[in-house]
Amino acid sequence: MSRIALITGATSGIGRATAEAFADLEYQLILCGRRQERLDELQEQLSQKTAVTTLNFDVRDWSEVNDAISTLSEEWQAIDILLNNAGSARGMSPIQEGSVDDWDQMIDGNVQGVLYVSKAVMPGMVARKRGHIINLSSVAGKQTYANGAVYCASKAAVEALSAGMRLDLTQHGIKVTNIAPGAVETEFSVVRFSGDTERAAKVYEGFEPLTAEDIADTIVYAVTAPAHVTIADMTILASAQAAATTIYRK
Ligand code: 8X3
Repeated sequence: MSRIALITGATSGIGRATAEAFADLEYQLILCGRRQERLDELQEQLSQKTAVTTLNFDVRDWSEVNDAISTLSEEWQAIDILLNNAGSARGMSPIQEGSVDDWDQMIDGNVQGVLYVSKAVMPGMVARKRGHIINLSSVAGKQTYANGAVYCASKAAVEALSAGMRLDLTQHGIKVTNIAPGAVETEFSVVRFSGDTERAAKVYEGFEPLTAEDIADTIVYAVTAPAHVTIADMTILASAQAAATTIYRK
């Protein structure tokens, strides 16, 4: 069955891996991000398998989000799957030393971003009486850890939004899946540590972390489940990881 999927943060990490997996399923793709060259490059690659369009906007800006999504043709606006993947962690420090700019980036990107893009897509899903929203949370949304209060708070908000969306949208035939990954090696830690690749590499030292493709597999599992099955919530940890910050390293 051909479906239309909109992916935020599509140009890297879990977003990109899921775009590739969806292309293999021949889902039509709306790839969203802020780096146009990367969007163009991915569009060119995946167009060999499926129809692909791109949208360049910042999830933190409601008018940008709304304007971009309203430029889609009527056919492309019939979105079946929304993957709210865009988001980031910024910094890691005791809360009393946290940077307001980092806080704004996390709260605006991880929380408003999910809200704004969903706001632009949900009414159409309700009108069509079908749809599937997948929100990228984190194990950090379930377990608060030291030096990560604001990131953990932003992901706890995503957990609450997933549950709230499910309560409000189930009656309209819309599924909501919350995905909570543990340690996945992507650009995540490089961004968190402002480009400090050495510090980022240490996060994944001494054990085999998850890959973006591992998480894409779980998303494919959720979207290909039979119509009567909702995968409501999945936590995926690296095998050496017992909890958010309990990792057995060699
Ligand atoms: C990413 C997982 O444990 O680094 O959200 O916060 S963690």
